Amino acid sequence: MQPQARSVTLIGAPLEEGSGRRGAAMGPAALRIAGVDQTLVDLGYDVVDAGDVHVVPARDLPNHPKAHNLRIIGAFTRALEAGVYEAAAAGRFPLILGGDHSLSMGTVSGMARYAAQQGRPLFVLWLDAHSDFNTPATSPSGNIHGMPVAYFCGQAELAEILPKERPLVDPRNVFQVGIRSVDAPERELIKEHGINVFDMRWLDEQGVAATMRQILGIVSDANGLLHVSLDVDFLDPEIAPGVGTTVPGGATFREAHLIMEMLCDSGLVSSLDLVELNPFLDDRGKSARILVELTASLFGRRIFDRPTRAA
Ligand code: Z70
Ligand code: MN
Ligand code: MN
Ligand code: MN
Repeated sequence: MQPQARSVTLIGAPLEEGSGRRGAAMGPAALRIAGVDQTLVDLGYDVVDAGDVHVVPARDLPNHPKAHNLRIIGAFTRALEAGVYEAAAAGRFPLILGGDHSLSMGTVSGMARYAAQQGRPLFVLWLDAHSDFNTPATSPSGNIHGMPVAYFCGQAELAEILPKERPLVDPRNVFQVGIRSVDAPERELIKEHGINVFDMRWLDEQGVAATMRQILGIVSDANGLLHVSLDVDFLDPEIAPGVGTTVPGGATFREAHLIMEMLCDSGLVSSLDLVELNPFLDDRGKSARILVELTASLFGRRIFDRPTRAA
């Protein structure tokens, strides 16, 4: 099986203000140079590149002392929520080229609106070294890219960016894989809200295949939609150095590919974020290229078809 939609809308989100450093705004350009568009065309998809989102800071939002750059991030959140929703409602697969991880406040919220309208639950697969479940009160940095999961689960109060009645994601529908850097108060919030965390120790002991079978079984049984959010730092810094916050002990090339192949086979994936690529820190395009390769696997590139096995 393939991801459900045969047509893909690329949406560039040159956002770096959530990360506390510069460079991630160049991410969409690097992913285009690495050939994300042509890769999907070669796999038989109808691809429309909607270009980059451009916004001005939202002046109705406050300058929040513990959530830096809220006005620009809020404006991106609104634009991405609308753009992702519209693409999904048109039967297309939204593929977001980031940009730092704060962009997922918008993309996941847009998919949550679409899923609610379809009467289906939204699940989120968060492939990341970090849980990104801080709130302004718990954040050690004030950087909003450490808060998006708490935001779309309704736990991070960040003024009224989206309407109060926006659909939220049930924290029990969030699966975090590859986690190896969590702040102490953030850990308490994660436990309290029932986020499903498959940390690096879990992956080492159980392996990615069993983990993915478990997750995909739950999504499939619930007839859910699955949004995938891939942070470059999910990967080991040896293979993907182009990211602001490298954390040792990340996923290998083979583990990441297997996850993408199993996601493809499930046919459950509705939407994808590629985030935190910082081309300024990359090594000759290496990280951009691996993201495009992983995307190809998610969209059906494979070495051989799987042998069909009897029951
Ligand atoms: C830390 C914080 C983070 C990504 C770093 C780091 C969060 N927990 N997220 N890089 N993608 O500041 O909240
Ligand atoms: Mn950072
Ligand atoms: Mn992240
Ligand atoms: Mn991260």
